[in-house]
Amino acid sequence: MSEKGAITLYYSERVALALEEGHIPYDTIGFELVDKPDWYKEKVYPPAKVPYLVCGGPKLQPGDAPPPDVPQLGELLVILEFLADAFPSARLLPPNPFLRAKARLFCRAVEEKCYPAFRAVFFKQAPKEDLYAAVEHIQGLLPPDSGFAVGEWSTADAVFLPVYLRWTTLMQRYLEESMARLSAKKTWDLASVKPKLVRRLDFFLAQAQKGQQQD
Ligand SMILES: N[C@@H](CCC(=O)N[C@@H](CS)C(=O)NCC(=O)O)C(=O)O
Repeated sequence: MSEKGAITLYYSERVALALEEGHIPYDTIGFELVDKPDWYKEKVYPPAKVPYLVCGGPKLQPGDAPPPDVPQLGELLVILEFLADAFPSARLLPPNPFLRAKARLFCRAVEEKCYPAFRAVFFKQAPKEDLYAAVEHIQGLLPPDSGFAVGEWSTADAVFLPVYLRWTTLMQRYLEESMARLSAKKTWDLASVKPKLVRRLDFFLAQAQKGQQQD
């Protein structure tokens, strides 16, 4: 496949992240997921989910039907695999086959465990333990010395980052609402807490180092 085919992405941050990382030119068509236009289901993608990728053909406008003979795909993980194969120089997956396999494993863990648990906890009030278990699982897949999901940036990070950002955004809202309360305003003083926290952290780190030296 040419590395210069026109790409239209029915918007997904996760696919857009991979396209941006790979410097692959693309156009996007977006809409509110809670108010999807009828033409999307009728003319573009009957399951009416995003992402959906059209690779080639004329520039599309909202409401257009992509030409049927142009390659087009749904399903996030399949799209990312396709992009990694179709644009090898974009290096969306590491060249090392073991790391590629680990990236795929990580993507699956985010899709099958982390994202469903996130949605269930934040949007359906499911028990938080489900999310903790998913985070623990993800944590277990990460390399010990931090960095990206498999060391170098890969599609695994494109799959994970927007989930993580949604999570921190929701936590930020919790933080703002909590800090707007008089009780928090009267009891939380960052200027005095921060140096104490740093001293405690230094103390515990020193204790841990002492313990290691004795072992
Ligand atoms: N298995 C599909 C799931 C797609 C999916 O559920 N997408 C969500 C957004 S993340 C969506 O389109 N939601 C809108 C809806 O279901 O109406 C994939 O991996 O692409």
